[in-house]
Amino acid sequence: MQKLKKWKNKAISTLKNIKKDKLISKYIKNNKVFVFFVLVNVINSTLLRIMTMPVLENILAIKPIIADLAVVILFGAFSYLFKKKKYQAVYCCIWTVIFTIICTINSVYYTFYTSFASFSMLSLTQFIAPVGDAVVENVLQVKDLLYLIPAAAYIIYCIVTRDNYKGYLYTKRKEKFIKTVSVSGILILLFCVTLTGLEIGRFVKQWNKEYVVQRFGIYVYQVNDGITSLQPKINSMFGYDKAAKRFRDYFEERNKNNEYTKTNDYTDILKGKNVLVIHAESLQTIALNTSFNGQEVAPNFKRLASEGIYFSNYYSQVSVGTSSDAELSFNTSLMPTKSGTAFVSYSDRTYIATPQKMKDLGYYTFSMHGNTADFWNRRVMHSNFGFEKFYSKANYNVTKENTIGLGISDKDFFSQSVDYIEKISKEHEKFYGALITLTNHTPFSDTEKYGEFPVDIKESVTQADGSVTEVVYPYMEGSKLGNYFKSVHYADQAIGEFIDKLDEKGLLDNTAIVIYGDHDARLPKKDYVKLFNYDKENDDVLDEDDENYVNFDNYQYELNRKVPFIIWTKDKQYNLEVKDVMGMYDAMPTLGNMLGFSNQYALGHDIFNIKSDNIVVFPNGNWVTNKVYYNAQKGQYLSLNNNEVIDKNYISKNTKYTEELLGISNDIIVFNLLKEDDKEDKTKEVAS
Ligand code: GP9
Ligand code: MN
Repeated sequence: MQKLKKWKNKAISTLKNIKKDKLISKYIKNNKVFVFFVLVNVINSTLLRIMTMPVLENILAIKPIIADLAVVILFGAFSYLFKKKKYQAVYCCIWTVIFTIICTINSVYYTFYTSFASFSMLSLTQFIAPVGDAVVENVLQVKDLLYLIPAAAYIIYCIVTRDNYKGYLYTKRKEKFIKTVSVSGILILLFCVTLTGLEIGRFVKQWNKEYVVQRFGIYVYQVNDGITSLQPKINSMFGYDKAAKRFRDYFEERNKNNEYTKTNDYTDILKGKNVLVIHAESLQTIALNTSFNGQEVAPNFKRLASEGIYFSNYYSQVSVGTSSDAELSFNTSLMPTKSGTAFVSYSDRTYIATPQKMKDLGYYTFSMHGNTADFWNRRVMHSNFGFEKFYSKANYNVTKENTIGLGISDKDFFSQSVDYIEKISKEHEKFYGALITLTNHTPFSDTEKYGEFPVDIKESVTQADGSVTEVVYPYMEGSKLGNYFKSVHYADQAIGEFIDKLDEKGLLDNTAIVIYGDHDARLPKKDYVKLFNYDKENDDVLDEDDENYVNFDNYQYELNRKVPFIIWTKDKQYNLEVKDVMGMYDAMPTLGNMLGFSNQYALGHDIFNIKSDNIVVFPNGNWVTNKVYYNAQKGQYLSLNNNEVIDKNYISKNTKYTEELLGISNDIIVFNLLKEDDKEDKTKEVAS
């Protein structure tokens, strides 16, 4: 008690002295280089948070500022160890450049991926380069260069005042260093005691990058990310036993009713049929529901959907691995990894994949894609998944004339592929092939090559004299979403031609066509707002209080990212729309049931067994069911059935399910947990 009193008095007298002796202004005067260094870098990180996630909660947040301060002061403290003053300035400038690069890269990255950058992406630069133009055209905006201003001002200040740094740094260098580190330590302590269990959990898991940056600031996030990115190596060295046990327990519980072997009305309906899977680049469901001047954006996709089994509430579950993550979930019923991508960082792991299952059923398996075979490491992964042959760019005649966007146009790709497929059909009794399209890829700017498809509004107006004139309102012309629709219209024509050519050659008679959109096209929200709220008289967007205004908020944006999934046969024998929510990871169990195989380690479900109870989890921890879309970043949800009140337990149960599933999926890949268990896997044929 006595001691406490003493401390209290000491603290009060120190504060009084600080005030009396003008210690703060003296400190600033003597430590300008350091103080400005701290200010500049904390301002930049705060700016980044506000610019990327401009919500009030973020603008007012103190916690991330404390974290940023702690990190910047800690790094800056080492500047006091230099003997010469000028080295302190050089040191601080170097760190300012590094911190500014972190802010700039994250700003650009956020615009493109709505997430923050990861060191694990460094190993993927080879795949980003070919789409580099798309990235630059798409995302490099003036706002991303904002961070350079404070940094440049600081560096210029250091250069201009360089004459002041001629002498030696303070005599008590070590003492200064220790005191500065202590300030950082106090801030860290202050920060840590205010952390909640949820914050600690999310920080460790690092799924929810937005949440981590929101609470911990960009610098702590990036340091944590650096450590997590080393995990592919480190992870698989430690914690195997624990992960293996968790994995065994998880599947013991999950499979206690052998759900994966359950039969239903769709069991074996495609058994023995050839299968052609179309991985449709950036195809979103909205394209199937949109038309301009009575002309549908995607009449062929729409026809196939209406003649086959159409899963209209289907979501992609990709992370940074985009196309490759879609392939992973579709083929293996697993989720993307927590850091890095499965296709690149974990290509040597054992996967239980659809192509291998089909091969086991006696099919010849192949894949086709117009890009280079090494893109997304497909050369390795397609073989790992069990594709016997990968027809890549080298197998296609690609010319300047038949190139659109990233490579060979879909029309040429399909046309040349049909010849290969015809040959394959003659050489093999049955085949399973996957065709990955390319044209409908961001930035959708090769509009003149897509062909004519106006995205405007045309109206006939009868004039006073009785003559009829046509009025044209620009509507979506010139917008990114408008160009996207033009691009999808091209992709739709390409699929139409493909189906016709297959038919001409008799290749559809015993073949099922399976189509999935690989992920959304990352289109700006404001374009959707315009699509639904066009004020043609003023060529503008309706006022929010207009009675016809359609709300399109962040939830609508997320829900609108859904992609089509279609299973079609020429005989149109199976014709229905499945409206239950479904994810990419449900494709393998659902198709497997139809084709005659199962995977006891699938994380998704056969939709015809799980029906309305299904849940789709996303790599960032969000999830969606028929009832609710849950945003893990904000801890908020949208009720999907006329504002039905949702029980708290429903949210916590599904959030727990999501986190557990993401953890198990990651462990399966990182620790290669299917390596041994693959042997135990039973197909339905064996079971029956
Ligand atoms: C590249 C293509 C596009 O070959 O699949 O990949 P994405 O940029 O969508 O991941
Ligand atoms: Mn893609």
